[in-house]
Amino acid sequence: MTFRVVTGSITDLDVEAVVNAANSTLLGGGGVDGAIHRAAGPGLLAECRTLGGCLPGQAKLTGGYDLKARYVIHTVGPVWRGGDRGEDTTLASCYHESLRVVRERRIRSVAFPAISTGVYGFPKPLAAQIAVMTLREKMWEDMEVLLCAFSAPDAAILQAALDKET
Ligand code: AR6
Repeated sequence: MTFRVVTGSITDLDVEAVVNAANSTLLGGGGVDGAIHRAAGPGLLAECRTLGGCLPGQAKLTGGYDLKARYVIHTVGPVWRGGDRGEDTTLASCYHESLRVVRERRIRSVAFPAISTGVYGFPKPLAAQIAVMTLREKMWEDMEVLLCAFSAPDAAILQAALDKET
């Protein structure tokens, strides 16, 4: 079992599945969602149009098209509204439900971005703690889980959460 932090764009990773921090339309957007759609090409949007959107905390699978990854798991994080609207539970559900898809498809390696910590405004240290705790609880043997940070400071936050929860 591998659980580690990597730095860079999730679109460059050689893993079986990448997780997308999408919005409930699943029809693309900015941030990591925009990067994944650009790198995957128009086939991804065409498949996403057939899915009928996705609720916050849920996850849906598509192909990876022009990505190295064979699959994209689209999940919708919570918008941060101060922390008393169940944001932590919804964020944990994103990781949990994504891992459920991973298990169903017998996917061996998966990379997660820091869901909700960009446009959706979730505080990064808390988000990192929730990601690490939820994933560690649900992971199983023989799988590789990567936490993908888009910058060195973000990687440090994720690494601190990983070290703390070990
Ligand atoms: N690879 C890895 N991480 C990235 C990349 C990348 N290429 N680009 C950005 N990040 P965000 P959210 C990091 O805003 O907060 C979209 O418009 C970024 O630094 O992408 O869940 C959707 O359509 C941050 O740490 O997602 C939704 O409308 C993290 O990814 C909305 O944004 C998440 O930032 C979702 O907001």
